[in-house]
Amino acid sequence: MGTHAIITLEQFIIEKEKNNPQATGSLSQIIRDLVLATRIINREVNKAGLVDIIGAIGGTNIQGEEVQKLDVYAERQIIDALKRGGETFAVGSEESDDMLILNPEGKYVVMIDPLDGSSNIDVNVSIGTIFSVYHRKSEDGAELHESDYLQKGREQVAAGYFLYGTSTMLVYTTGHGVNGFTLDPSIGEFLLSHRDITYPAKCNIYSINEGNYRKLFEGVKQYLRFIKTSNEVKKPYTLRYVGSLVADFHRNLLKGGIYLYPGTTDKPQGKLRLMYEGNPMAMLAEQAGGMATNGYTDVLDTDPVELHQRTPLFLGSKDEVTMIQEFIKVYDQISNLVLNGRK
Ligand code: P6P
Repeated sequence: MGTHAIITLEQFIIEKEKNNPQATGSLSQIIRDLVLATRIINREVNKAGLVDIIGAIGGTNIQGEEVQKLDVYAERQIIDALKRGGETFAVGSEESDDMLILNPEGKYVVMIDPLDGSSNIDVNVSIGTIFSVYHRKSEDGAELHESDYLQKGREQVAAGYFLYGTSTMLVYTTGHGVNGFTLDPSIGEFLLSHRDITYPAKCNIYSINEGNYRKLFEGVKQYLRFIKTSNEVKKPYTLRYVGSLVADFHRNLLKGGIYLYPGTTDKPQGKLRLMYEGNPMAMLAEQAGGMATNGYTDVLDTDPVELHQRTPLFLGSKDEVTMIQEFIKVYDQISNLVLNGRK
């Protein structure tokens, strides 16, 4: 039986605050707010099949997707908790067209995907809540300005996700590594279960919706062909894809793998959203020693122009993401040569 000390999330937060003289406790309060909200969400997620809380309201969100009741419920719980906590100035959410002002004196701006992978709710596949935290740029008490929420991912002060899976987990970073906490329902506490998570050096899991294959650009097609057919690949890759970003990312983070949601010929910017999916997952990937790009440049260096803008996403170990970028670069050059040759 392991003799590891039991460290609760609360003890961990206090320990980290002591190591950071500038800490005022405001950011810690936001983490506590999110924990409270997600424990309520978790309770509903765990009985989604039992009550009439799933199934589409019939409305559609800004993504043009059917809104499942649990998405709206999750957003409401998070917004209420952040508002009560008093530290959050404004929130950007996948479920809301515009930014929401919570506390005019709040120092932070929070981006959330309240329930990512919600199309999996009624088939009982793991789903998650993704969050990203920034300092506000405007003066406390001032009106919301674009500079408060259209910030590069590199400016994030914290990012993470809650995973409602076989167990409920919180995985997050404040810029000093990635740590994972597992909820012990018997005592209602998140306990430190994965200290200082880093990507395994070897990556042999790839996660992509191969159904989009015919719409992929040549570089990504050639990468997939290489890992599936080349004799140079010593250890065969495994395809694992549940269609829930948090679940796919989490498995690849622990076991070594790459998550791809590339741009396609009909949607060159891909499907996933920069501010509340791409940036937080990219910060986690980099903090865990990995890499996160849009196929050309680091996701975290993307200059946002619109709250719900999309980004292609390649998340995983440095070597694997670098290899994909090489394929993309080479085949872009070939395509350009062919196009120019035709002129
Ligand atoms: P597709 C879920 O809708 C989501 O936003 C991510 O969680 C997931 O990785 C992706 O979209 C799945 O998209 O096109 O493969 O169904």
